[in-house]
Amino acid sequence: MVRVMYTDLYEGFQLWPNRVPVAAYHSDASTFGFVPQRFATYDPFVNPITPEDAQRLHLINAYRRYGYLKANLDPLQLTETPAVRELDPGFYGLKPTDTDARGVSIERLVGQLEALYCGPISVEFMHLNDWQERHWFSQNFERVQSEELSLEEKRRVVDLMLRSQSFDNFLALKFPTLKRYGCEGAESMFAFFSELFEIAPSSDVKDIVMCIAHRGRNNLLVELMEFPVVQMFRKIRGKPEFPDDVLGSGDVLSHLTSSFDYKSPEGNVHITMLPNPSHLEAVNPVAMGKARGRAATKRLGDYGSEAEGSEVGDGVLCLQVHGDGAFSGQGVVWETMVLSQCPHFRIGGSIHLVTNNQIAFTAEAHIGRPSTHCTDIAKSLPSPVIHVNGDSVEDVLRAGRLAFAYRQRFRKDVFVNLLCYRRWGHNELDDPTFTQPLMYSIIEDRKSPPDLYAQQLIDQGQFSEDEKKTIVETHTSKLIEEFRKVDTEPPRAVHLGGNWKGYKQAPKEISKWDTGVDLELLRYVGAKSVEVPEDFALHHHLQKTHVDARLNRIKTGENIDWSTAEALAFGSILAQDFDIRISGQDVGRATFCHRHAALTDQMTDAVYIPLNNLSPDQKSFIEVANNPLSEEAVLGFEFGFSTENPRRLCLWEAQFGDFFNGAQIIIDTFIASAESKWLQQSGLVMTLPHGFDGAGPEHSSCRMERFLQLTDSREDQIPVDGDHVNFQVANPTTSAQYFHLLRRQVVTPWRKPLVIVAPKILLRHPMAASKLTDLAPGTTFQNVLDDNVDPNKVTKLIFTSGKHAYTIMKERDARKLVDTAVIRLESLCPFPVADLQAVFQKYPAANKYLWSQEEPRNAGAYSFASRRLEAALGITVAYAGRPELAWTATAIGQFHEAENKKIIEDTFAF
Ligand SMILES: Cc1ncc(C[n+]2csc(CCOP(=O)(O)OP(=O)(O)O)c2C)c(N)n1
Ligand SMILES: [Mg+2]
Repeated sequence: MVRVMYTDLYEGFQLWPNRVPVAAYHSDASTFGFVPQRFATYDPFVNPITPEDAQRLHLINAYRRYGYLKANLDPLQLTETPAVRELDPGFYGLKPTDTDARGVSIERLVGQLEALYCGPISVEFMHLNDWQERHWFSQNFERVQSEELSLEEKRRVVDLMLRSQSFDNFLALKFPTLKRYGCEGAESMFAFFSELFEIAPSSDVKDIVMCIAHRGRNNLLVELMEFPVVQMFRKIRGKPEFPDDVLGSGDVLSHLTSSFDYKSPEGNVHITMLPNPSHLEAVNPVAMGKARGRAATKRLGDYGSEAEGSEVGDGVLCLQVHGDGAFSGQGVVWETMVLSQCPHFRIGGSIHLVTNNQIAFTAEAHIGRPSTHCTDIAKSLPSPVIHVNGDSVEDVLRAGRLAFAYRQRFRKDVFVNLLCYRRWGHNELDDPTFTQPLMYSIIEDRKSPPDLYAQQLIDQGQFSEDEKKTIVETHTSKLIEEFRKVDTEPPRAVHLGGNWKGYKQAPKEISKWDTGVDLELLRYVGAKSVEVPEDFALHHHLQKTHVDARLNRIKTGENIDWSTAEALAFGSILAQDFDIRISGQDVGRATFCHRHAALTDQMTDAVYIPLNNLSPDQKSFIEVANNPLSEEAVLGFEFGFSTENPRRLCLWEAQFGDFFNGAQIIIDTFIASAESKWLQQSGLVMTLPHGFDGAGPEHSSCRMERFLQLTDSREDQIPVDGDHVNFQVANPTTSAQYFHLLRRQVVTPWRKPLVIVAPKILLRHPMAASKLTDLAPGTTFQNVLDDNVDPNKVTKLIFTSGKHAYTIMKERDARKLVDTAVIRLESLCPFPVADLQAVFQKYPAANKYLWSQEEPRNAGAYSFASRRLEAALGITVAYAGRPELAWTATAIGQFHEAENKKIIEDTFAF
């Protein structure tokens, strides 16, 4: 059948004038991680339209807009097709026999529009804001439907689908009690994935980073992604996932991963499937971060050269696979979508596939969402949605083709809603007829998608029963063969390859690193960190308080404050050829207005980053990523970014430490445990402003107690903690300590996340300021800071952590007490037993021990540290601090002051 291309007939349609976004965000010279996007990439030929055309165009556009509502999308036909009044030609005064100048009758027009927009594949794209996008989409949607698949493509797909089915059957037979979350009912997803993998290299996409939940994951791994099935069998049998010499324990079956090169006739594409926790959708931002990290490593897209035509999204594609229930319900989905076009987060569009089996556990679609389709959220980006019937295998492939073409052209997210079903219950041991008897009576009567497609090809004479039989038999014998190896095949550890070559796992001891830097280099970096071009209109206030003040500190070598120490650490790290990325809300200026890493020209709004102009041949850069107001998605993104390459320092700064808990899922399931579960290292630094200064319940505490409880530091310190703890927690009290912490994060040949309990008032506090010589070669981060008193006179040791130390020392000095020493724990995890013992031994006359803190007793480091102090030093510490509180801090100023007084009294009354 020859199809009329309605876009060709009615090209003049234009709702809004073309709006070219204005990228006023950056100057081009100094920003790293942003190339202005090139728009107007599609410039169609436009015919003027006649009044007669316009009348028909109403009808055509109604199909484009509403056709999906009555499309044949659901293999189960669970819902009734709604009547859509706008699809009735009479609505526009058109009669079936009306014929236009080209001889096309309305009847024929409707027939073809029905075939195009109401068949097993349909689209939503009329909500796109740019008319060129809408035009492109309708034209290409119509075109892709008319493309016949080659025999080779059909065979590739039927083979994969039959193997997937055979894999599920095999597991069901061999492991009847296994929860495998099989692919049955959704096998046409293979058509989608294999198409993407095949065509990606033709557009120079050399990397695909993908995330997927449980459904069909193992089928994909084994049948398409070269995962050794014997390792899966080992896992099912309960055998260890990793060899004995690896520090890690492994994860559940449905979280296994693969990373491999897919070979297509167009070239190779490297596919990385990310490990993920059970928390559905939490991996989405991680995948985006990893994809952007890959672009950074390869200096592609936003990290490429504008002059050479670099465009965001070049080379690397993120493929996100979702379940319909989780996609509709989890907030992180939207948070992640927000990042999709934001500077410093965008990756040139993700392709999303929602495996819409129309049920989540036992909750059917109408319980799980308010919208017509589970993909409706995509419309707010706005992004196009392709709906496709999962039983219409070739249309699923076409959906992949169209999605890829759109993403490549417009560098935006695109969504595919794969309407399918789930043959069994949520897992294969659940009986779905308890709750969905009607749905499952329909499912039970259906032929499986692989069988249906095989039959379709057989009927078309393009495949045979014998070939089908051979595929299944060969596949089953291969599985049997692999299954036999289960007891002899050793476990494997896939890590520390690619960009991580040369890195290792952290040792079981606490190591010390010379993180000092040549003072000349620091002076150079310090001066450069506040240098702007001559014609740059700097804010007059910053000239004095930021630029002149820093130059003076560098010149005198005194009063190196927090932001100067940070700039010196950053500059020296860049000079050592590590990139840096600092991300968080308002991090360019910083919440407390101390950083000013990105300066804004007062005449033009242009942004200038002095640290990216250290020298003309600079190769490594800092990316300053001011965030949208999200914690979970952003932290997930930063985690993903940090795992891509160890040769970069990645920081996430909370606006106030209190707000980290919006990202608790990322912290629990990735940051704290990724290495144990998946051997995946990350050197991500989280700086969490903390301090009891009267700011009230939500601006005072980063709840360090929760992080401490989340570490795997041993309470009995048998064996003592080493660098191999799951993550580090530090509470530095001097700017030099902060400097050394940051530098240590890049010089070690392993990566561990680091939580910095970060200051607010110490940022500018004279007692927290260091000397330049504290950063000189030979200096290092000190796990414990001793006091500057005569140790022989000391009978009372006060242990503490954080800024509270200065309050106590000040009071001690005011009281002229010589019998009291204040010992600061700067590292909390790993707990520094050896350093504590060394300090402790210096105080032979000490016989009274106290832990003093500003936090409530059920918070802060008290319960963590007191037990470890007992284990390390054999002492029991008394407590001085706020009493237990239901919230973190009082909001009433007078109460706050009274509490402060009481803590001091208790501390010195002991
Ligand atoms: C955040 C979160 N909440 C609850 C669960 C428990 N759970 C596992 S699978 C599932 C249903 C998921 O439904 P859907 O997203 O539609 O995927 P499907 O299983 O249908 O493929 C639920 C509720 C989970 N894993 N994660
Ligand atoms: Mg579902």
